[in-house]
Amino acid sequence: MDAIIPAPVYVKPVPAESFTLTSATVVSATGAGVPVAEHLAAQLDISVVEGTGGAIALTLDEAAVTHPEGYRLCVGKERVTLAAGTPAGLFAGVQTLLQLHSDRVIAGGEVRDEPRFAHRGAMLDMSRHFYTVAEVKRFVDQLARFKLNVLHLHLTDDQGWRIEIRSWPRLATVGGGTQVGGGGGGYYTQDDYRDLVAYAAARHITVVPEIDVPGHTTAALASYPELNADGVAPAVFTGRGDATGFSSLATGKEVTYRFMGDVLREVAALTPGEYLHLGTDETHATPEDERLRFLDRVLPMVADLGKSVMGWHEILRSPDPPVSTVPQYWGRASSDPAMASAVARGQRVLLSPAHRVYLDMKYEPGMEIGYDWAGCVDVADVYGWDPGTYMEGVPEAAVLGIEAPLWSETLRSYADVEAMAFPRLAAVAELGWSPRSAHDWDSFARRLAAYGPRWDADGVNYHRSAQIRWR
Ligand code: IFG
Repeated sequence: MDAIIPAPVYVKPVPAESFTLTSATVVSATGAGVPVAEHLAAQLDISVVEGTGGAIALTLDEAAVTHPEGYRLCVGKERVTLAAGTPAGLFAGVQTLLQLHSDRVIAGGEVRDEPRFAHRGAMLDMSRHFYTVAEVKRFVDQLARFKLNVLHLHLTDDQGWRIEIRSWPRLATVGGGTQVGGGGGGYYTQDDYRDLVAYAAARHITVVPEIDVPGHTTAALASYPELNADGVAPAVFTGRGDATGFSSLATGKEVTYRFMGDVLREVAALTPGEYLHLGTDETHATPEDERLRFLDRVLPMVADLGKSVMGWHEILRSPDPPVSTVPQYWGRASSDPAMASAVARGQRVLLSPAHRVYLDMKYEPGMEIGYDWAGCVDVADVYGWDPGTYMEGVPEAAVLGIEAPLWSETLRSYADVEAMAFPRLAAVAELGWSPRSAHDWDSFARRLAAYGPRWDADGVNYHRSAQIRWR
């Protein structure tokens, strides 16, 4: 019971009370708990019964916990009970239960748990390199194991537009036709995308789609000549390196706003979650006054669709954004006046300091893949900070959560995605979920070493960081 990642709020191991699964073991649940029971049953290869009589019993009971994602797990020799106020809480408890299970034995004892931050996310850059629905589902499975609950998909950039927009079909068919290095490419039809969103939702993971504008737009500009200021479409960009921030939508042309309205309407219709991410990073090719006018017209479009806006922290340079707008900080400073004043006016923020959670940074010098413009970032660097106190003028209550971006310029395959994401995402998960009182590097490093065999069993190509004594 002492190897759970992320560390729970309260754990009382009782080894003598371990539960042994037999062929007769069933898991029971009622109502909205049944899909969670089915997820657990599939993982343990047992069956589900409706009701309350299973040797493993999942119960929805608001009185059991105080946090919407909280749960209480009791493992005894005869019975395992898991109670939560919501299916998300039950699902979190199931992830803990699965980590207590090995070889048909569930370690005995009690766990009471709830998350510290609401948003515990990972971002996957689908644009620089495209990943199939099957690969993203594998990624989602691994996020769920660590109670991460947001998947931010970077769907558009200079190198690729990855989602079908029915009113502008060439965005996907032309804009999605290649990727970094040329060749490859691909895109999600709206049915593919709905399938992904539903798969993530069944694992209590919310998808945040990013349509990066007005910069990082070569794939869109290559798809429609009229989107370009001079009416001439460039080729889709297949380069990488420090070549970012060179493109811009024609923010002075009316057609750009029809384009934005159509795109945002179709993406919002595919998004059950609260947020659409508008990027707004590195708009070096957009005149500042035009950029402000662009945001002034586009932010209300998102509100009119009933959604809230997320954006890289440059979005704070916009005229009076709605208080619901969440800036995602990707800098390396521990103070930023714009962030502090956003918090002062009531906005919450998302923290992604590049030198702590940019998972496209090399673990150590000399690696074939990854960048190092924010320095090398090994597991201890990801673990070694506190989102609750990281930024001046940003108290814990203003921190919606943390998110680890994985940019894919240098990632040649999905195996590279797993090598950069794991084990560092386990550290992100602990920072996002566990109480600060449970923060302890030696404990985490020991638990991570103990977790390694589970990644081996799942066939995950995790990086054997030199900082961890892998088994
Ligand atoms: N910064 C760019 C990304 C990507 C990254 C690679 C942001 C918000 C460098 N923008 O990070 O598109 O190129 O490390």
